[in-house]
Amino acid sequence: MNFPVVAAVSDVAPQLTVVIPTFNEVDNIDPLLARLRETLGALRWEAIFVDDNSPDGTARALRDRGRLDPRIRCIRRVGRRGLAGACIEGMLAAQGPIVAVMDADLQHDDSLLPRMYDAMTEGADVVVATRYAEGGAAASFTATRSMLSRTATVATQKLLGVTSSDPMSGFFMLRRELIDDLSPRLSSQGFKILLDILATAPAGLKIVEIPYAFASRQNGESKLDNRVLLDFLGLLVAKVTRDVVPIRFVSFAAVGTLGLALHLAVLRTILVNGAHFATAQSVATFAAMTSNFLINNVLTYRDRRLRGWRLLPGLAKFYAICGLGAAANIGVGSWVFWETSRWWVAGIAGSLIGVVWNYAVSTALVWRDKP
Ligand SMILES: Nc1nc2c(ncn2[C@@H]2O[C@H](COP(=O)(O)OP(=O)(O)OP(=O)(O)O)[C@@H](O)[C@H]2O)c(=O)[nH]1
Ligand SMILES: [Mg+2]
Repeated sequence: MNFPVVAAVSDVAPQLTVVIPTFNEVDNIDPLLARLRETLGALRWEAIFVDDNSPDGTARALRDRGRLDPRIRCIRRVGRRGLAGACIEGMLAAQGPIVAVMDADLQHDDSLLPRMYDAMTEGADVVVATRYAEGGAAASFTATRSMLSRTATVATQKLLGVTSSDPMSGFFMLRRELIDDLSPRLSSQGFKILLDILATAPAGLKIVEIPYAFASRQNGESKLDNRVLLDFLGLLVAKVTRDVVPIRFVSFAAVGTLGLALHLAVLRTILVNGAHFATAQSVATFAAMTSNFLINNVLTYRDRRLRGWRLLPGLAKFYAICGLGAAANIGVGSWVFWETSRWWVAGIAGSLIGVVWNYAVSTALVWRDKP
């Protein structure tokens, strides 16, 4: 049977979709929905929550609310974590031609939504609710967070040519079509989806900014941690290199550097206790590979983290991959040394090949998307 394609937008379709990523936000749902109902009263809207299987029952609570009000839907993702990926999935599921993204924890001033929507209907491609333009504020930030956030903002403006005053904002609105076009090139890893969108979109986007004061979290706990910084650096490097260097690579290389330091420390400790070099080197190699595997598992690949019995085959594969990586390192290094007679060029070339091999093959075989 052929179903007719619905060409026209009916007068019951939503005009605006609000995408709200959630992880353990059950206590914020009702206050947020009450605010949305009040603020968006005149518009036809829908709210799509994207929940990463929160243990506190956020998804169940949302399903209950959705039974009473079909404008409320929840996408429940199982076995995956990540703010950016959640936002992308929510935006792609939107029925409305205009999509807003906002946090669930009441830090984003929902009363801005109608003004943001008006700016979109007046021709903006993206509307950013900004903390860093005249009239905006982020008073709840600690001094360190404020400094990091502002430094990161300036870095993206200078390095990526992003013009927004607050490309790290989690509160913005855009056309659904823009996401349809960009989604294959966006990264599902990380916390900074707006930055990825602005850095990936073609030049000439019409961006409108509306200042607001970032409030304090009302209920529940922050999910922001130090890993966000690594993700940010990865995104920055990926965009500066036009996606030649993948986002995870920065974290993988940083863990590798840490592994090298551990290797040298273990090697020295064993050598000073009188062991043979070969024995000390073997123990140090295994210690570094094991620690690299465990740290990458919780840091670089945390959204694909191996747990329980899966750790063992993962570790075995990682040993094998690193072994071949070392062989590639030595082979390429020797060849470059033969060609150039410069020990340091050969050393760098060999190490680069080794780390790229380890990264690429580990991503494909150890932490692949669907293990
Ligand atoms: N689906 C999903 N949502 C997430 C994830 N991490 C955070 N969130 C949601 O994304 C929003 C922003 O996270 P927050 O922890 O509030 O981050 P923040 O606002 O930058 O930090 P605070 O100021 O400390 O609250 C909240 O609605 C979270 O519930 C995740 O891994 N998956
Ligand atoms: Mg928050």
